[in-house]
Amino acid sequence: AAVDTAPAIVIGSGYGAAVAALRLGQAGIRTLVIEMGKLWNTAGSDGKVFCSTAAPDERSMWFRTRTEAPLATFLWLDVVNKDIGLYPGVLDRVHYDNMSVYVGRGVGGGSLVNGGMAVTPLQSYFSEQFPTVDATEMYNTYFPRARTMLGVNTVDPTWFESTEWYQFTRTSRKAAANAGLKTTFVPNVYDFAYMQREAAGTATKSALAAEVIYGNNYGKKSLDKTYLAAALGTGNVTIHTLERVRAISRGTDGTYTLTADRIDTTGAVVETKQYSCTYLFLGGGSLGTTELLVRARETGTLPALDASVGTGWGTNGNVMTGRANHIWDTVGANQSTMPVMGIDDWANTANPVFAEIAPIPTGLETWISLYLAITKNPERASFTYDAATDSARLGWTAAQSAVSVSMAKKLFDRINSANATIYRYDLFGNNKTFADDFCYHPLGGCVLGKATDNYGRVKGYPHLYITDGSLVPGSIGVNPFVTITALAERGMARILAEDTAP
Ligand code: FAE
Repeated sequence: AAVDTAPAIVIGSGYGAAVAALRLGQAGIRTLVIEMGKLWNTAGSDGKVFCSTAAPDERSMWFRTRTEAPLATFLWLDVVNKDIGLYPGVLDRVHYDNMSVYVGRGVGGGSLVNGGMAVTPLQSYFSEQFPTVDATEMYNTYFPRARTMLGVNTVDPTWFESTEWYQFTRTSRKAAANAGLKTTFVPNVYDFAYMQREAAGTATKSALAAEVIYGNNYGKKSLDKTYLAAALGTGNVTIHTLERVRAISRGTDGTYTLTADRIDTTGAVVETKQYSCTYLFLGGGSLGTTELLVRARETGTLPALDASVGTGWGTNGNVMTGRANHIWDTVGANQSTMPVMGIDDWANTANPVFAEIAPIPTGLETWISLYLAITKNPERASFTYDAATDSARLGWTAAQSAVSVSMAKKLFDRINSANATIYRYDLFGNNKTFADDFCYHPLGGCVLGKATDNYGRVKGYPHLYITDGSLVPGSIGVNPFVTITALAERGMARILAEDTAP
């Protein structure tokens, strides 16, 4: 087959990949982005690009016959999930032995499905996780650059205090305050001016119409509207979709060769393509990039990859839980899907937890307070290559999840005891009070300074770079995309200054 050649190739189109594509394009380097998911820009027969969480169809999930939503049950009934047709839908749930990981699929990666919370970590914790990175430079240059480009904004506090759409957040704030816990507003990339128009009835509802994990039709500044739009605007960037890179090798002349499967919307491989490039940027995310490199090392196509490739993976301590409020503490039938507040107990060195106050947008009063807790779980796992399935296996154990649960439990036991409330048993299946078998924040696998140098250059392979969440060593203490974006900005600035000939 003919080999398609580009000076630079970027694999994936999430945060790390989008930063790479923009900065390469601006530097005048012709760049090809290869994304396994769809470009989400065409309305279906209902006039919408994405389907709603209330009536999911084939657009919801990546090649499934039934949806796999995070809240499997409600009042022990399987009312949440629906049968759907096979299709390259926008949300994937990747199953490993003791952990399943939600990721976005499509042009924009996780930005298409996430809650938009745009949090900059505490500088002290950032430095703890990245001791070799100049934190002053990160906080003065790269974090502000990332926030500006991502379109980060904050909810108007006056509107927040009065709107029915955030009553669920105010009720959770009160319960936290009763336990002596601090809450803090959290910025977001959802356009709050648009949300206020939704509430006023002058704009089509999206965050106020239960849209989030299967995509937002309006309001959200996902990467296709920010970094990737700017990248395409340079005139130097092209995006190929529905192509999944399977193999990477390096020729004797130092160029990289990729093998990619092009699929159709049934998932059938319709073509196997060969690409070659001088500069190769990996932005497939913690799971995608790590799998590509573990496979390349173990099948011998990139044999000199460091032994640390595949290690240092963590869940950012993710664990979800729900509390049952008293009947006078209503949360409201109307809930915005965009979280704007967290319970911040990270400074509690005995048990650091940051818990996002999450919505349950059912359209009914549920009296449920839901939380996504981020705990300082020190457990890490490794990926190994499974030749039989040609895929990476994750060695995460149930005991490692239990560490997150016990930390979260300490915090929520405090809240329950101060409010004389209890956990909900009906949300996660098997009467579980903590959902500890899935995560939203996969981090690590190719850790900065271990699998790569201090800027994301892969050890042993000149002109091969990592720009995504696989660089983050398993934990960052807050929702991760601002950190991933800022680290990618830092890496790209250095790489473009030092490695590329004009
Ligand atoms: P990511 O965004 O996952 O992009 C990787 C891209 O590469 C995807 O589009 C893949 O389809 C593609 N890809 C992978 N492998 C291949 C291959 N072999 N060939 C071609 N393409 C490939 O990576 N974070 C926050 O900060 N705030 C939030 O509120 C938040 N909420 C979340 C809610 C949900 C439901 C989920 C799932 C995640 C949430 N996250 C949130 C996490 C955040 O989206 C995630 O950390 C970033 O998207 C990771 O960025 P990366 O660039 O590492």
